[in-house]
Amino acid sequence: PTTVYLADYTPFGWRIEDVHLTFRLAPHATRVLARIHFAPCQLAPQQEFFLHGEELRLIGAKIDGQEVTPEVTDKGLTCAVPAGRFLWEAEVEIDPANNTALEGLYMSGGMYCTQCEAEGFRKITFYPDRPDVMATFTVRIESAMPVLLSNGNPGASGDGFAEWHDPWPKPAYLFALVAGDLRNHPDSFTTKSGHKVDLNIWVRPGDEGKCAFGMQALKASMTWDEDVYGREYDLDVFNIVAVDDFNMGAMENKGLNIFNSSCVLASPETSTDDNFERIEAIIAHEYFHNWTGNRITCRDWFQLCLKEGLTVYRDSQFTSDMRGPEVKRISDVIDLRARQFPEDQGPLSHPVRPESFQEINNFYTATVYEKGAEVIGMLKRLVGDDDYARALDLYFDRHDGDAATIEDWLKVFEDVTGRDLSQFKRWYSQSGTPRLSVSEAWDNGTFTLTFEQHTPPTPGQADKLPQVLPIAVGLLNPNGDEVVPTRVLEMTEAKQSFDFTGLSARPVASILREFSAPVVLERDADPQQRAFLLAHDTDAFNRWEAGHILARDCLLAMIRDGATPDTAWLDGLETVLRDSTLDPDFRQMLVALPSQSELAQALHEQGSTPDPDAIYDAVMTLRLFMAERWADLLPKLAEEARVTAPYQPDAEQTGKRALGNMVLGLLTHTDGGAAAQAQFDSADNMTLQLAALANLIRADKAKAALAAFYDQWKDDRLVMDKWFGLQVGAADPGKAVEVAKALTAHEKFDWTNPNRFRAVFGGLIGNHAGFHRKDGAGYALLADWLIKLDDKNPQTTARMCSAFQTWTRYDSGRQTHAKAALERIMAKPNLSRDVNEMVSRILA
Ligand code: HT7
Ligand code: ZN
Repeated sequence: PTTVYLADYTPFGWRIEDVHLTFRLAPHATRVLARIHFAPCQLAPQQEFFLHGEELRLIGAKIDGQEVTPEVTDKGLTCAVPAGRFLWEAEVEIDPANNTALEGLYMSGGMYCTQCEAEGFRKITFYPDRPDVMATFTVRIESAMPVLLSNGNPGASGDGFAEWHDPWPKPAYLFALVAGDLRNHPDSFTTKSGHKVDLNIWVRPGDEGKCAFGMQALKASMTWDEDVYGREYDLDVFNIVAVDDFNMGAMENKGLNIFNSSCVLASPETSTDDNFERIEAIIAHEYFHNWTGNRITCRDWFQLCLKEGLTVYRDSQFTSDMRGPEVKRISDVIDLRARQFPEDQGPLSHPVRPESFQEINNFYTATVYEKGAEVIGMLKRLVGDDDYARALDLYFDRHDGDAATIEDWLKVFEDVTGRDLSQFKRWYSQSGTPRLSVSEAWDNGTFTLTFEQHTPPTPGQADKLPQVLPIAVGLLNPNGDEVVPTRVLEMTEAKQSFDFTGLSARPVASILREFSAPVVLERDADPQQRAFLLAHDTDAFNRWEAGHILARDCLLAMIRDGATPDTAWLDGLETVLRDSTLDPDFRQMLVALPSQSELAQALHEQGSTPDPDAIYDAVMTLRLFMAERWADLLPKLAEEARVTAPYQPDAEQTGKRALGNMVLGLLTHTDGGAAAQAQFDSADNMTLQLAALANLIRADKAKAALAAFYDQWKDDRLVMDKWFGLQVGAADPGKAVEVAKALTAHEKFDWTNPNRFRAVFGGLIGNHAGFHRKDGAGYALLADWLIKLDDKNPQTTARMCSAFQTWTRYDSGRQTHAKAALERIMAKPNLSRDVNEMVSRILA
């Protein structure tokens, strides 16, 4: 496989003036006719050009009306071209019905749809399929399907055809087409400057009742982007289409967003509160791409974080505004540590802006997205809110219509603030999670914090330079009052001290408030100090963090030394739990224990070999201990968590139900599943029903409930995904592999559907002790199915290979099994480039 390097970037030699595409749709023989005007750039004129093209049957090609015979390979075509401007015409035939990779034009549930990011357009027609080639598109679709959609504004339409014109120049990865028997949920939005936009969510017949929430989220996003970033929508229509077979969550195609149906369809009966929140965030994310991604796109795929990091940052600001900043920040950090930290500390570690790749699809990662967003959060903290706003305005003014780079992005900040951001730029080029240690000194009214930063080596990067770290710190007096409010310390050296003077008593420091930098903070605080912060910190994140570390240390001591649970911490936690002035969601987050894989990671970092079974046992022991100790508190919390008003997926009700389900989880350890059964029987929404079912599975009392749930929901594809996933995810670890195996034989297990495949195998991977079973059965089963899926869908297969990224953490027996599974995948004949790259990196 060839490796592509950032350093090798060269511009394309031609400008595209316009693109006209005609699609004659047929499941196995769609014809695509392209008419494209090319004009040479100022570069030295070239005599031939190369157009990407894969899995295309060339019917014929012309230049300026004269037939030509290009040289065609499995990657594209090369053709002699005139020195000046010319018209390229080509007709190709493609086979959407047999396109199981779900890239390019494919069929899902009888409808035609497209996915062109990153390099799918080359499966539709021959084209310079690179993001820096931007053009206006006019599209004609010929088909008997009743609904025919493409990007931009609608043009002429009639019996069996529709035309669309997109006036905004765009790269090919934003092209989209949909044709099907669809129903719409219509609405409209009037922009601040008075432009009326027609909004539609298009779904399969029967799903019309699940669109209202998505539409509300879309309108909220449009308003928010006007209010907060001053960005208005720029077409007459905005269409969203729900598709069942989709490799990722959603896609921001200009004016025609395509969504995995799981990321847009919602109803209280079929969707959990978490689903609602995720849908709201994804709709916002895709909508925000209209400016950060579409109007300003990426010069090349190495700049992916330019649009993804910024858009994730924007969608997290939006969710913060909609649902409350504290809980959002805590859940973002939980997610970052669960997905990005293991990636950045293992064999798949790469910079936020990678410097090489074999398959770009493998770089749509937590590092590019979530660490990319953290980097923007740090930049904003360093320059302040006002300069951030000024820099963004300048970015939109200066780069509208551009295919830009990270250098362009940083330059607007430099120009606005006069700062030199060359050291800050290391956040984009250095991989790995910095470790930040801190020591404290107290001398006669002066409190000194001394920090040291160090980033361990990562693949291809042995030595690291110090990075700029914004460290938000506040100081508390021994009586719990805040004596120094949050101050941002700007660390630039490997070792650096900061003084706080004029204090009357030695304070307790609250360090890295709001998790102001994506680092591992190494702090030798004693448990009393942590308990103090849990009780008094005014920073919600650090208050949660103090409780989280106490919980983690308690579990680690139980696992390592067989210690009994730390009652001092539990008493401190109980005081917080009893404080009904605190947000219910915040309180339930405090009780949620660290995940089993986080514990495995912590043990590994401390130099011990994690035993997944011992970790599982410790967590279960502690949960039982909490349930018994809080026997009188839990019913009180359950009462506080009760929602009597009609279901709303808002922050208030969501927080209460989360608290109630946390209580149910603990109660199930002592009541044998009685409360879970009662909740299952009376539930009128999916949040309560699914939590009850999960607890019945854990109590081994789920036979009847699983059958009833199946009976109730067997015709709902998205709820069936939950039914599949939960049985494996919540299974006793000793049984998870067998449960997964049995489910793969179920008549509703359609393994070519990514959502269903991910439900079962994502469930298995999430069942820590079940997946990392000592005899290697978890690894072997996953490998069997990845080998099978690779021929159909390399992109989804490759993404799921990352389940193996932590394999060297475990004991030699497990390592042997994991390695054998990985080597078996590597040995598969015709292994895809996607999977080959992932497994090679994991094994390196
Ligand atoms: N920009 C999109 C990323 C993407 C994608 C989406 C669906 C299927 C395949 C895909 N490949 C890349 C989604 C986003 O980040 O908003
Ligand atoms: Zn995105």
